[in-house]
Amino acid sequence: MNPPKLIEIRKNILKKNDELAQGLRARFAADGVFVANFVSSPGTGKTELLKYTMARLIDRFAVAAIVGDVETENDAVRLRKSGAPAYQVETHSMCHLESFHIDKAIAAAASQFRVEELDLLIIENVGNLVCTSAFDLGEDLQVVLVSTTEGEDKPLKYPKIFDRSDICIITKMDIAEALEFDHAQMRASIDAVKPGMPVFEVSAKTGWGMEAWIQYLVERIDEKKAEDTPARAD
Ligand SMILES: Nc1nc2c(ncn2[C@@H]2O[C@H](COP(=O)(O)OP(=O)(O)OP(=O)(O)O)[C@@H](O)[C@H]2O)c(=O)[nH]1
Ligand SMILES: [Mg+2]
Repeated sequence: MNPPKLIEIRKNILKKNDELAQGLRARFAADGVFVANFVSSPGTGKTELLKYTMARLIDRFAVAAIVGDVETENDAVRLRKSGAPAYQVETHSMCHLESFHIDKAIAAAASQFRVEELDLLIIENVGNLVCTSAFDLGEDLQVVLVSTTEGEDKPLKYPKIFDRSDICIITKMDIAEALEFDHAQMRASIDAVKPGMPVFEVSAKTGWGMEAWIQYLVERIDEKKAEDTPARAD
C-alpha cells in the first residue's frame, strides 16, 4: 500500500473516532457526568492512584471506572477494591483506547453501573505515551501521569501527550530521594512543553500529596454539576 493511501486510512480512523467522541461528550453533558481520562507509560501508577482516589470519593459521588489494557482483567480487579465498580476493556492488539471502546464498554457494563447515574466516570487508558495522544474519548479532563522513576526528560521526549493533557500528576514521590529525582528539572520539562500546566506531586502508597489532587478533582466535578443544573431544570 502506498503512503498516501495509508495517510487517508489513518485520517478516516481519526475522523470516525472524533465524531463518536463528540457524541459521547454530548451524552456525558446531558447526563451530568464528569469524565476524566488518565494516560501514562505502562507502570507509572495509574491504577494505584485511581484505586486510592475512587475509595476517597465513593461516599460523596457515584463513581465508576472503565480501564483499558492489552490483556488481563487485573486492573479492574484492583480498582474494584476501592468499593466502586470497574469494567475492563481488553484491547488485544491495540495500544490505546478509542471512543468505540468507551461506547461499547458503557453498554456492556450496564449490569455494574449506569453512566447516567454517575457523577464521575474514570477512564484508565492503556499504558502508552504515543498512541493514546491521538484519540479523543469525549472526556472533560485528560490527566497525564509521569513517575519519579521514568526520567525527568519524559515530557520533552513525548511532548504531544503532555501538550494535549490538561493536568500532570507526578507519581511515586515516596521513592524520589532514593532515585535522586530532580524535581526542578521535571518541572522545567513540563513547563517547556505546556507552560502553566497544573502539576500535582503525589504518592498513592503513602497518601502524600493526595489531598490537593482530590480537592482539585472534587472542584471540577462540582463545577460540572453546577453547569448542568439549569439545563436539567428546563
Ligand atoms: N513506591 C510506589 N510505588 C507505586 C506507587 N504507585 C504505584 N506504584 C507501584 O508501581 C507499579 C505499577 O503501578 P500501577 O498502578 O499498576 O501502574 P499503571 O500505570 O496502572 O500500569 P499499567 O496499567 O500497566 O500501565 C506497582 O508495583 C505499584 O505498586 C507509589 O505511589 N509509590
Ligand atoms: Mg493500570
